[in-house]
Amino acid sequence: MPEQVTEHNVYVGLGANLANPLTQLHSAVAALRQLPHSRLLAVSGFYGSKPMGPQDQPDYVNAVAKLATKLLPIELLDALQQIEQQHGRQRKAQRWGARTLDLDILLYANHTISSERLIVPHYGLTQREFVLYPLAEIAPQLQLPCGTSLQVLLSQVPLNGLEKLSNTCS
Ligand code: A4P
Ligand code: MG
Repeated sequence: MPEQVTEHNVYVGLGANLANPLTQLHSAVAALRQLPHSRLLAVSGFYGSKPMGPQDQPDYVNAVAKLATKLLPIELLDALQQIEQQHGRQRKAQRWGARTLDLDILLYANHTISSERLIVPHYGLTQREFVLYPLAEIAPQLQLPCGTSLQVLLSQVPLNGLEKLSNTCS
């Protein structure tokens, strides 16, 4: 990586519903702490959520982490996909199917990115209770690059059975 560089605040969504999801998320947080050129600033509590998409899969555990990173967006995506692989992630044809670990870049500073491999803000951010509520826990005053406030989004998205399970460090 070239000697630059500005540090950017990013938010990463974590999700798992296979192979002991709570353990997967704890382990993923430990891996995020080790990311190069990055500092883990905050992690929300862990939330139990009903599956979005096919219903014949286990409930999920979701959380959101805040990092300050000098990695470029695509470098961050590579690093996150590597962590997914280390957690036994298998990419299957079925959309929204069960997984051991999913790490999505929700926001990268105030950037809007639309490339073949990366769309930021993440396309599901504005509609998903299992993203918005954990995000609000660690960044209640957040605004999206388009100017919409997180609080407005929260007022439009019901909990849909979302349940706080724990604080991450307990
Ligand atoms: N990609 C593009 N933009 C991004 C981004 N901002 N962050 C590309 C991460 N990746 C991004 O992702 C497919 C491709 O998206 C990547 O190769 C990357 O280049 P993937 O992780 O391989 O596949 P996926 O996650 O199955 O696809 P998708 O459509 O992103 O799934 P979602 O939207 O993440 O949904 N229900 C509950 N309750 N909780 C969940 O966490 N998650 C899903 C998966 C379904 N239902 C759920 C949950
Ligand atoms: Mg994903």
